[in-house]
Amino acid sequence: MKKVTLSMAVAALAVLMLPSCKPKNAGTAVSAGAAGKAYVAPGKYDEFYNFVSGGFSGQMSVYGLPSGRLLRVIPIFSVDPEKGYGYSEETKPMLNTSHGFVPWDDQHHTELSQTNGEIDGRWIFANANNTPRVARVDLTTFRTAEIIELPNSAGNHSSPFITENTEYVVAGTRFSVPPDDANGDVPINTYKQNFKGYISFISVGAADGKMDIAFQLKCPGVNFDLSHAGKGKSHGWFFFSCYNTEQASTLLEVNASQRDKDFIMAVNWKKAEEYLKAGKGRKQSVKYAHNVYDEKSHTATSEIRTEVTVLDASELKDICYMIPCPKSPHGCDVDPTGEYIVGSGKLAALIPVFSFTKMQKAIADKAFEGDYEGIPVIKYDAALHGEVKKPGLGPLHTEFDGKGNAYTTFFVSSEVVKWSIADLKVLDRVPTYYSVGHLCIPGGDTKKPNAKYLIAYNKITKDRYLPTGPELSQSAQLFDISGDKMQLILDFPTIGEPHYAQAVAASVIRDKSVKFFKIEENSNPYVSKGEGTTKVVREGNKVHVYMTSIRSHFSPDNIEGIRAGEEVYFHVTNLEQDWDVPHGFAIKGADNAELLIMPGETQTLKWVADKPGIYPFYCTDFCSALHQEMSGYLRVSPPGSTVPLSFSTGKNYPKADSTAAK
Ligand code: K7E
Ligand code: CUA
Repeated sequence: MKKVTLSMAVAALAVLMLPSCKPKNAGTAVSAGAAGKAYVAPGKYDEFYNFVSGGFSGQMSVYGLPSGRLLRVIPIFSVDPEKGYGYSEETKPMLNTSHGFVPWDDQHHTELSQTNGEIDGRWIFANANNTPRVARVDLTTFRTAEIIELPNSAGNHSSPFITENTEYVVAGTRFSVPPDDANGDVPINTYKQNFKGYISFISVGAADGKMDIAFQLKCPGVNFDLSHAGKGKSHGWFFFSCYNTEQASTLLEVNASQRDKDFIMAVNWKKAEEYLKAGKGRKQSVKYAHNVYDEKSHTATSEIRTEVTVLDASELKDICYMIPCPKSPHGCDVDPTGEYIVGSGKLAALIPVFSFTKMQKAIADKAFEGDYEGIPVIKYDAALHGEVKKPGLGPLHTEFDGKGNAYTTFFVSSEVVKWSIADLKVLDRVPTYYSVGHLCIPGGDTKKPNAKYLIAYNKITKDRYLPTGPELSQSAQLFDISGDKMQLILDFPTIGEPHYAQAVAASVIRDKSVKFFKIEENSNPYVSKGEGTTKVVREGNKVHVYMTSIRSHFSPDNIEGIRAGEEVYFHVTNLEQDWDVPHGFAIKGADNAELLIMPGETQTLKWVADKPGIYPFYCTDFCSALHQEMSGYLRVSPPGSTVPLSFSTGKNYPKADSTAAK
């Protein structure tokens, strides 16, 4: 053991000496004793929840920290057969859009709701990057409660960042496109004339979290990348990084990297609210879906909305200002005081830090160097606090510890660099394995960071885990940052590709968790609140099965008289009233998923009887010692059959001859 410790220490030293190289055997880069810091004994709870975006999985996953244990995968934008999400009749409307049912998306950023600039543990928001949407997840159930689509947008990347009291969630379009009410059938090379960049301000109901597009800002055609709200002294402002200010539409890797500086766009949203009140908005006709899940009926509804109010940023001169920012900025991060705005130019060899106070002065003094498509451009030096010189290669994202320090990820040089905001000096750097994208400190983008840990979310895994064929999972790395130096203490694989993630003390969320749904409050139109009300009803070509599940049987568990070609709807109510007793439901031949029904809930599976025969169904969740007995049979007869529709459970089981095949 001692020998291993020594060799580990030597290897760690070697790594420290080569901060920007990828060590050959990175496996030994964890220093001795570090693992103990990530150890959470069996049966003990973790200290933090870590909500991690799932990238191309379309989901969000929840880990415990410091253990790195996977606690849950929350389906948001992609169907999840494990939970029946997007497969049950009740959840299908959640994935409705103006393009119809969309079963997948690309989920990049998470944002926990805040009160007074601190995480309040009520909701977490998520963006869909491909078919532009924002979702709200309820943290009492860890389920998606609402999804709103965004008109005039394409590639909702700069999202879902929020203001300090969750007044607004924003969504800046990654791809500028012709507005939805314009003729979009235009040559692509007319980008400069026809393509516009829209930013949506989604209001959030203070009590219930309900989202609504309060207004959109029509901006020049560029790519909006990331954003963060002002806080404290800069509350009332929002900052968005922009690239492709060249307005290229082809070979962006070259053509969108021409200008020395792109922009961070500062938006005075309080001013925008004034213009909105003064009636300066234009009503634009659009089409977007708004989907809400109701936890009383356990059912989602989807509504298509047709109007949005647009404020034109180049006409209303004092809403937006451009701040030049070196070389294709990506991350746009605001420190806990709200004074400093950090831009991370992907191709820049420095990190510019802007001062809110100086920016305000520059606006008052009209220290502009001109305008960009009607938006005033502030002089770089007039807004600049200073630059971090030679911090690393390829800066992407920054989080804060609330003690005056910032931590920035460097994709190209694979490292996290800690630097001081006041004097812009580099204080520490640690290698990541490999090519880090986002990072997270609990509360690291709020007014009150809880800076015990830092997690790096890496794009490349290579030799960190046992090989699993050509595809390797992405990897997160946990660092202890309680001391002056960052210390690596754990690697853990992630689900999908992690982009932004957030963490919060478990105590903020833990005790609000719903344990089961009250059956007496279940208002699903197809609920059966006891076995006595279970039934099978034919309505034209549809058959509705009102079914219950309780340890360890279904009612009914024998169903006859179904005709081939009929649509059968199994409305299954889980009668249990106890924590952690779901029942599942699956039937042979279903071109659908299972249902996984929580106690007190009703969920519906649609199934089409394709040909005559006997179809077993069963519970998929091992719920009791007699779980394997939790099953039933459904008999399908040919079309036009005279076998009467019947159903039974146990004692009202029909006599053998009464239902003999004809
Ligand atoms: Cu840097 Cu989509 Cu936030 Cu990923 S983005 S890393
Ligand atoms: Cu119910 Cu297994």
